[in-house]
Amino acid sequence: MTDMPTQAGDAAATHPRRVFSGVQPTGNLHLGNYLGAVKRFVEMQDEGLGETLYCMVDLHAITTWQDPAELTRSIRELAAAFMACGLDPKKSILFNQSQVAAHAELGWIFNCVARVGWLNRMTQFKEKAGKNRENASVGLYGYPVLMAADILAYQATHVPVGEDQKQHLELTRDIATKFNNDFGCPDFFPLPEPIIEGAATRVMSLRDGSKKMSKSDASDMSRINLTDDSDAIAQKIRKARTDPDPLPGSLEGLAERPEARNLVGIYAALADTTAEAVVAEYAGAQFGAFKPALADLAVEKLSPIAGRMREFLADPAEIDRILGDGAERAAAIANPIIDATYDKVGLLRSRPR
Ligand code: AQP
Repeated sequence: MTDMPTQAGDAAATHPRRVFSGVQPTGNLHLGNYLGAVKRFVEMQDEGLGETLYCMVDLHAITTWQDPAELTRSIRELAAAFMACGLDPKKSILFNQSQVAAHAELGWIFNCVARVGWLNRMTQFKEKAGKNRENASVGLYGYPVLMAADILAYQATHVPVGEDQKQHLELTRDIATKFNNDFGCPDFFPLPEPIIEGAATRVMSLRDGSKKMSKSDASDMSRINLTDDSDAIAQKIRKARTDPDPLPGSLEGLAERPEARNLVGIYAALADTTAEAVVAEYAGAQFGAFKPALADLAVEKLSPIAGRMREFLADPAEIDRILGDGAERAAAIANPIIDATYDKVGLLRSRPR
């Protein structure tokens, strides 16, 4: 057994392309989740280059206290948001994590593969646990291990995520490498590629350019929720913190201006263009002119999503049916991989599911 991961060559080349990603059902999706992750999920689904699996990671959600009734509602809301953003249950497998036992089964095995020292380096745990670390749940500490199991239960090769998940993806690759080494099966688990692409891989708070936009920020003015109406979107953009200078003529001019850079990145991602192109178009413009243009664009792109979400939410039984069907299809992929994993570890396979 080795204690340190030895990164082998990229095993993704040895596995068929399969895309996996997840979002926590912990409240409304915001613009950061959309531009950093879900928009890319839809693009990867529509590229049609391989299977795409998108998961509501409710087991991750309960690493911090969730009101049970609220959690159930949030799972359905997230499923509705996924579909309203363009995920199609006929093209992708949409499902809820706790309904597929493979995640928890592989999660435990990986708890026994990952090293405490690796987890101690995870910055998200430090941020989320804050000063009250001793009182954080064991689940919150082990979150990145379960995330590795989410991905590797499907031998997924590509994982679209926001920039904040980069370190967790590195840990996933370390766990895959160590498992493959420890059990003498060099290419069993692939080393998945993080897909961190687009003009807004790290959307920042509208109130503080040094903090990422987040569901758990106490200020609702810090984020744009996908359920916000046109007035709320326009008001939040109008009140977004900025500096007094006009927009510069090149990207270098944004280097020391985090709030301005954030709004330019949001505009670029919503318009499907680059930050360079936005800066070229608005060079010299004051925020008094840029913010209304951004608000119009955000309303144009986001309000149809909110409308579609309401339509999906009107039929919760249909959402449950879609999630049940997704869970069956996900389990059909994961179960043989878990069986093979049990074999490699020396556990007995025949067990009720
Ligand atoms: N601000 C962001 N910019 C770009 N991408 C982001 N993501 C989250 N925030 C941003 C990406 O969204 C996906 C799903 O995130 P999640 O809900 O699973 O977890 P999270 O990162 O914990 O989301 P929040 O909003 O920050 O929730 P709280 O406040 O509860 O911690 C991931 O791919 C993530 O990178």
